[in-house]
Amino acid sequence: MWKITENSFDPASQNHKETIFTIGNGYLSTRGALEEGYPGESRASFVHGVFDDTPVVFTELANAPDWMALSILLNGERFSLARGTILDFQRELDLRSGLLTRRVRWQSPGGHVATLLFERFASLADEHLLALRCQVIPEFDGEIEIRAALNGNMDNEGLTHWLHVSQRRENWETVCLQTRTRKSGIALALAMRLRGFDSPQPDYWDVENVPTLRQVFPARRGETVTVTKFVGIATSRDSDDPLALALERAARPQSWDAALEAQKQAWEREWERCEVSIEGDDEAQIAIRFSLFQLLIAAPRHDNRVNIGAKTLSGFGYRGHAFWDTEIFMLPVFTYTAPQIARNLLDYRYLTLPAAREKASAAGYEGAWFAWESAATGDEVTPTWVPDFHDKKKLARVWTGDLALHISADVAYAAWQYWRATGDDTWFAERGAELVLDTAKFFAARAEWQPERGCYAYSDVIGPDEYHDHNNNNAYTNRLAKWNLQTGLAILDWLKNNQPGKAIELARSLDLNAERLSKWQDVAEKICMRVEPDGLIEQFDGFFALKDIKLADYEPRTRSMHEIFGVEAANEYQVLKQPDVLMMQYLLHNEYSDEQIRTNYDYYTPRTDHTYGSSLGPSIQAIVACLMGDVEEAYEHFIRAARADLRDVRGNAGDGIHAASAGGTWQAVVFGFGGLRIHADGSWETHPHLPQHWQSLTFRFYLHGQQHIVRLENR
Ligand code: IFM
Repeated sequence: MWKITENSFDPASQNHKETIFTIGNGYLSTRGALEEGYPGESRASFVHGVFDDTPVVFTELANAPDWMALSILLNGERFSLARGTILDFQRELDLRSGLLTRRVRWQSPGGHVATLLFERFASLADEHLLALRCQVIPEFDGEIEIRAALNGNMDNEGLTHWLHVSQRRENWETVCLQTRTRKSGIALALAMRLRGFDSPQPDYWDVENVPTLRQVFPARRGETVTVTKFVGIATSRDSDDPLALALERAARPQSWDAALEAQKQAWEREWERCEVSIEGDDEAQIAIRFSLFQLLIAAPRHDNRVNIGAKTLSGFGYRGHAFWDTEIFMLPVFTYTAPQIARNLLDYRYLTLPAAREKASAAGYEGAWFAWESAATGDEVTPTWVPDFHDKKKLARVWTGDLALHISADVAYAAWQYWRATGDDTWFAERGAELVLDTAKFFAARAEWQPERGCYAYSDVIGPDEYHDHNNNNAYTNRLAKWNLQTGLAILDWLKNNQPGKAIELARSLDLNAERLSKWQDVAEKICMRVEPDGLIEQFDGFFALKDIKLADYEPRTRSMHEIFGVEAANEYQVLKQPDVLMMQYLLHNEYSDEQIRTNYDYYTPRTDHTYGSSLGPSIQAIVACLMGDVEEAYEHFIRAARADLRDVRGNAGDGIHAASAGGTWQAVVFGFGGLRIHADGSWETHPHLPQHWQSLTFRFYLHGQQHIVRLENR
């Protein structure tokens, strides 16, 4: 179970398929658009960190020049699935090696039949190398013409970020293109080397912004014609001379087979670290591998200045911006299977601390308040307005950039979790501690004393459940803020004992004087939290007084409750976009008894919009159901998360992979069904809850540098 397949061509689902068949290598990803190109496609490659601003409104990842462009003419007739007859079609993504292949048997309108085999990969062995091979087996005699290009005319849904710089033919088999982003001025270079076998030298077509090589081969019935495109790619973020780097990488591979072999070996090493195997459930098996694959191809291995967007590098959704999705959903996967990737991602937060301090300060607070949506610099890039659900011509206000405080605690939590799992004291003392301390400083500053209640409040916030904005004392926010403050104090003690120099340095640079620290203690001890006598936690002040609903009364439905009620009216109901209180209990589950988790689970589960609410919810719901021992219910939620992209359950997979759901799927398997618990002293144990039909579950994780392989069986 390593292959994602498509056995017939369905034009209507191509945008979804483009997402599913995305390939990448942690430096760049390319959507699964077809080489020959079609109207309506969402053809895109995104390179980590290559953001550009559009006038005034937003910054986004720029859709990079197209490296795949390939036209094939059979006796003068251009190969296109939009014409002629498709006699056979098969596409397959091999998750084990990252190789995407397509086999098509096609008859042209003029009656020429050929089988075409396309293969492509983004090299994991050399992140600046892309490879594409096309083999044509004609069932006619005559001529096959191949036009291979680099296309600099790419745009982000109508808006181009690129200014053409230059292009040339470098040597008989290589052309190159240099371009740069309009506003951010990032230079990008591509070099394409075309290898045809037994072929005459290609012609160079100097089309502006689309340097093209053209080769014509004699076609003989049954004899394969092969062309290979090696493309080197680099930007000014990687090198002072990106063109030289791109040319060098395009020239490197000795052959297709050699490049593919290096790719296979690199992927083998990757899977060795993180493979999960589920016996007895093919759907779950392929879904977990697909989730891991999608995260791995988006994971920066050599760059600590970038984060992973909520849609990875696989689509235009959210413009490449990163959210808490990274820290709470994706990072645990890396922390436990590829710690060096986790460290790069945490470094990104460390390096964007200046922007987080600036955001806090602009709002009148000290400390670090991270951007809800973050791009190249860490500045807040959440859009203020988006088109309204009901009338796309109207705008609806987005409040998360102004009100979501919890992102700061999420970042601190992820840094602490990384430290606990890896024992990387050096990184933690140098960088992680500052993340925790400066976010604690923010939470102490943002808390307001409420004399009438005798507690510290966070008013006017939005929690993970975004159906409710402008509320006071969101339980998730308050509890994570408390954790952040307490952990900040504990870390200071640890530093004093273990890295006294660093403790002094941070105390000085962050001005952590005794008075400030005693305020932290006070806020942590007296944070507002409404808990009913039976342990039920109110999601925010006044939640229980909102109108209650039975979600079953709205079934069957195909829209979220947000869409049904409208943005404003959703605030009036006890309906959740994602399980806010349960999320908090999952992250801090040692703090809650099983009974208290059960009470909250029973209350909030029927009020959560599992099907059309946030794609982040189902995996967490699955984990908490496992904690409760409700394995069947857990499986229902798990499979919803697992299908998010493969089955396009929300109808928006065309915008890109739901990366948080992919990370949550792994967490549901490992921490939910596998029941892995990591203890503060570095020991671990499992409390498995395998679904009945799973014969076994095997997963791997690292703890303090040592790999553990766990096999659990259902008896
Ligand atoms: O971060 C999430 C948020 O929790 C729900 N809306 C989508 C965002 C990006 O995935």
